[in-house]
Amino acid sequence: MTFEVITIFPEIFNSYLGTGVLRKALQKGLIEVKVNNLRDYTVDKHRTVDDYPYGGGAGMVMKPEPLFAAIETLCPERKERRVIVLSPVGRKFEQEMAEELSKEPKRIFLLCGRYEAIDERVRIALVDDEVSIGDYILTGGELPALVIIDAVARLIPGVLGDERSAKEDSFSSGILDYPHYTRPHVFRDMAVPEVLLSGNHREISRWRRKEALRRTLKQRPELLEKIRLSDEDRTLLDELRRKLS
Ligand code: 4FV
Repeated sequence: MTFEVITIFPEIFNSYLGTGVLRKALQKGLIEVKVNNLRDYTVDKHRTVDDYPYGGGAGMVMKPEPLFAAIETLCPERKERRVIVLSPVGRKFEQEMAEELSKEPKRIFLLCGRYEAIDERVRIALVDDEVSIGDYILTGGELPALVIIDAVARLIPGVLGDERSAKEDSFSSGILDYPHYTRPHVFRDMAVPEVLLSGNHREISRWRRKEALRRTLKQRPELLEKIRLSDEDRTLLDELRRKLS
């Protein structure tokens, strides 16, 4: 799994990729992240990457030449690369796309925009996917790129200490995660639910499924429309809805 980041602020990536799970994954070679400085693909002495917008208006636009030069130099073979531009008008990034990208054999280029926008000809001739991490405007595409790298990397076998955790967390199961507890048994008069101390794994998993459904019913009911519910789920949901009514 290789990410090729294109940015004018490569230093942003050092600390985040140099920490924790991602640092170990890079050291173990489970993922590869190459951070490329777009200015290295400019030809003028001012290493210019932006210019005024045709038709006037506020802000600057990222020039096409450096972006084409960067991608065509780093990966001339179109079939070996998948170019993703991070932008607010893109397809919403969700766990499903993270799982899809975690199986991507091609080198994944992450174009980090800055300024007002990127010249449209980049989108027309170079970009395969346009991805947004949310309906808000950021100052740059670097954080979205890190979000994608993080969400995808943790799905790569061997990156997380215990494979189960990637399979069990929110959204991988299509619903929200169940409540988690650790020691102490009682904290500020709040005790850990007895069932979790029972050692009865059938009861524990039934409790966890019920609590995950309770939280989803309360906070993200629309998710319940998207998943296939087991008979047990329907029984648990009926119990929960009866209590709510
Ligand atoms: C963004 C988002 C985002 C827009 C102009 C960078 C900024 C600036 N990217 N999801 N939301 N990008 O706000 O992906 O160039």
